[in-house]
Amino acid sequence: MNQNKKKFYISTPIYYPSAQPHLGHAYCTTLTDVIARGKRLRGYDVFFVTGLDEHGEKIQKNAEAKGETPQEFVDHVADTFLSLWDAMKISNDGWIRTTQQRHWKTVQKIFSRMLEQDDIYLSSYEGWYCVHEESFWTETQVGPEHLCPECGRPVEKAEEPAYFYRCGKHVDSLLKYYEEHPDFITPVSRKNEMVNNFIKPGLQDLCVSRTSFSWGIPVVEDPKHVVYVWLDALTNYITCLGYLQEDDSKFQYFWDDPNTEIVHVIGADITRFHTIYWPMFLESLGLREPDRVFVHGLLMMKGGKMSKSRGNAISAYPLIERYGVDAVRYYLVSEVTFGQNGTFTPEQFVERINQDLANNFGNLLNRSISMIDKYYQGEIPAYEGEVTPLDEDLHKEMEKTLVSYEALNDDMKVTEAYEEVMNLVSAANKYIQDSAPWVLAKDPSKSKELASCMAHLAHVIYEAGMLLSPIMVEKTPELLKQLGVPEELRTYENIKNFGFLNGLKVAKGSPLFPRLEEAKEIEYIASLMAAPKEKAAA
Ligand code: ME8
Repeated sequence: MNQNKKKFYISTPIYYPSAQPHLGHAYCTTLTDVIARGKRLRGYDVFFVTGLDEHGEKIQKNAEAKGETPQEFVDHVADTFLSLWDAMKISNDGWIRTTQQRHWKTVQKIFSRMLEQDDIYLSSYEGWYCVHEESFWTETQVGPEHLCPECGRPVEKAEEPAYFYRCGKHVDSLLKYYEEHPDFITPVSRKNEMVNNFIKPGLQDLCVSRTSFSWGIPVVEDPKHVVYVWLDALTNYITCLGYLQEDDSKFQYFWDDPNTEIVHVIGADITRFHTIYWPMFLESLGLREPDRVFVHGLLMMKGGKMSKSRGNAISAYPLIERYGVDAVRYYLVSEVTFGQNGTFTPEQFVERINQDLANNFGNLLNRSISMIDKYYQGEIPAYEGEVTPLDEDLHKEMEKTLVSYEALNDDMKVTEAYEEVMNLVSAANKYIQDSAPWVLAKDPSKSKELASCMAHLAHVIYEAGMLLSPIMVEKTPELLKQLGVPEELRTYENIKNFGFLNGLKVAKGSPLFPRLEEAKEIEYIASLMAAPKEKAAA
């Protein structure tokens, strides 16, 4: 921990381990990882956390169906999430599971404090109850026929004692916070939805305990109750830092510093919890609010949302195995604009790799390194300012890309940020076409122009490679090796240091992004999508 650095905290939602993770989970975690890596690249001190939301009736039932205890069940699924994060090269600093003792203890303390402050009170929960399933359902779940969505039997109105969180006293300060922090909920349409659909019609108090199932954190003051899921789940964002634990140094360093930028990345389905209840809980605890809740879009399949319960999810593994992790990461970042929905299709997957990576970036690298090899025996010629108007344009493009890359990333426009880098790569390919170094090479009076062209190409590859490194976790080191850059020179600052590559020796290697055979690969991916998958209980 370094007190002089700018600090950045970022989280994914904690996922329900109700079945195996799919590409939709990989999408959210990868985009968050790319942001975290991007900030580290730029010198920020980053804490990036992901984890699992392991309590609740659904997990208890899934475990029973498998003949396991809930703990055994979540332990197994947790391993599959960890393996996926490992395969996707996720660089999280924290890993939180709500069954961890550190989380339990803090949640119990938080509950007690809220009870003591009269933020929480005992009342009763009324809902539609299925005796057979021993479950409460909501009005929408039972439909007009009042049937249990699980077993189809008639349900009846029933009540159980429950604790509630008092929302009313926090509404004014919440609205004030929204007003004073226009970026708090991004995109802003989500804010209007929260205000108009939930806050203005009158916010109901939130149920924070249940007695009809036991898989949860017991309420110390009333142990037949377990803490109901959102108070348990949302607090993961601070328990992972050691809040109210013996060693809370990370909490103090990251959360408690008003200068730390705090961002939660979530899917639209859980916006209400993160933008209404979470700020209220934090206010109850006298803690600072996050700077931003970024609502991303969904990765869909042609048949609709990719989800465990629909059984239409595609796994990331066979894609990683066949195309490499960088291709999968690049596809996720580039194809599904962060903040919008996108549909996974084999055609687009293959096209992205071929167009952007093989044709555009791969081509720039191969052509440039071959030319440096051919014309200068592999030694990058000295960068001596801009010799031609084309050099000048490319130089400006390099500077402009860096500025907009940072601004777009800071604004969570991740897809657009990387699009800018790809535009720079396209500009560099065009620069080769326009400069025609093969013509310059034939004319000894143009040696200055040729040297400048090669020096510019080497630098543009360095810049693009560094800026893409939060996505290309495996290919960047290979690329920089081909460019001949020793590890100690691979810094972000050197992007602005034109000329630092002078005299380095390129080392031509195998193509980093080989072109895919379109028809064959589309067929292969389509066969993965058609394969039968495990279906989870909804
Ligand atoms: O809601 N495309 O967990 P969850 C993109 N435990 N992202 C997707 C996706 C898809 N098809 N499917 C899921 C929960 N996600 C709670 C969260 S947080 C304190 C508690 C991502 O397993 C998306 O980010 O249902 C969504 O919000 C999250 O997974 C929900 O995961």
